[in-house]
Amino acid sequence: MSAFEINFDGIVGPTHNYSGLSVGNLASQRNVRSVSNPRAAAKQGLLKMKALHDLGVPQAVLPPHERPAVDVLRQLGFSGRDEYVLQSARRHDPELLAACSSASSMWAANAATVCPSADSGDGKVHFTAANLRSNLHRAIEAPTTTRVLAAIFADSNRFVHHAPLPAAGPFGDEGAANHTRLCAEHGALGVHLFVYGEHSLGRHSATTRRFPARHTYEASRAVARLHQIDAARVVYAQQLPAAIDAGVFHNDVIAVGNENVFLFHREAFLARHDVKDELRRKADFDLVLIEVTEQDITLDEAVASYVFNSQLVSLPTGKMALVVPEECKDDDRVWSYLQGLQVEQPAIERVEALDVRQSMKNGGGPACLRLRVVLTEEEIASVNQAVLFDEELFRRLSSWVDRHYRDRLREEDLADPLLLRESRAALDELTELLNLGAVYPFQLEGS
Ligand code: SUG
Repeated sequence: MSAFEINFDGIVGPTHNYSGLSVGNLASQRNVRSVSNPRAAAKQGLLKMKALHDLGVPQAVLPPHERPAVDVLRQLGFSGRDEYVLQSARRHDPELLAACSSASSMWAANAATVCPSADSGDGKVHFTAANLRSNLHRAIEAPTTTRVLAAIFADSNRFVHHAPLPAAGPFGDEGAANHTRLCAEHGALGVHLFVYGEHSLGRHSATTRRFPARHTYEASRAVARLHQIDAARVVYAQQLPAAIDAGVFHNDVIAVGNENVFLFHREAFLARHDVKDELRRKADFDLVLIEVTEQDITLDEAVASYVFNSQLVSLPTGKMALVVPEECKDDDRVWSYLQGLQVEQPAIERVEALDVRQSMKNGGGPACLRLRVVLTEEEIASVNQAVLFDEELFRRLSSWVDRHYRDRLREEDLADPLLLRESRAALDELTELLNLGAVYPFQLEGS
């Protein structure tokens, strides 16, 4: 069966800001309290989508979430009119207000894990929204993500939506950022590589010293079970704890795969030889493993440049492109490695560098900004068509951003009642534009 991989990019929300919320994410920590530019951030995201679309890569969008999340602040005991909720949160617990104001849903690679119909036991596409339980600002994404995915993939004959895993210790789930599907071509049977940071129950495993491991083995196992993936086609791999301690908070910061090609750093996995052997054994296709050594690019260079947080995508030519963050050009060794890669790897036809600097300053590169969904033609036809990206949607979203987004946001702006009003007006218009129905707390009955 032929199938296509569609990149669903998270649209950057109107409250995009730098609050230093993610421990272990070096960029987030470094840029805390910088002044952000939500308009530029959203435009950079849209231009990335346009660039992929122009390369002939299918593209779609996911809407941002409602922020500040007044509903969460209420759940935590703030009360009164919305304006008052924001102002008292700012006065009494500014960190809580910041966590409830992050535009972090833009990093759609963490929205969910997806299994294509070719690989699931019941022949349907499976989605499990990630619980993102490691960070409050991310954990509060799960309910809206669940509603949004259900609104876009609504046909229950083709799509199955699982509830997020219990947001408890053993089940830290960060979604597709820690999952890579390898295959001969998108429509063929795949091999699923689930990467986790630590074991939580029973088995003792190596642990990090400096930064938290966000994703657990138990969560990966549960998602593989829910998605009914044949165990003979699943590989579990633990991240090297030292890599997490060097700033690799998700595996997509240190590895990227597409179809039969897997590019990864030597320091990505704890038991790299076993992982390679198992991948080779379970793949019944010509698997190309490209292992990047410390001599090529050091772990620190990889984290600083985000070279692995790139999108490896199939082009209509039958070859692939590697879409990297522009920061890779700033590092001579990284850039020259990428030039060499194009020459040495016949599968990779071109390297494109794109500017997503606003997102990068929070540790989100091109790969973080998208959720990959492999769909057959019939499945694509049953998706909400309004989210599929084309020139017209690009034009409409660009104008929507121009009309609703600020070009400057600082911490003290998060309690501004006007920002809440502007954001809700923007999202209300967007739900119309994307034909989503009511997905936000402020649109739902009784809120
Ligand atoms: O979860 N940054 C995100 C970046 C997510 C990147 N995603 C992938 N690697 N797939 C995170 O750490 C920072 C927000 C702040 O500090 O304001 C943040 O949440």
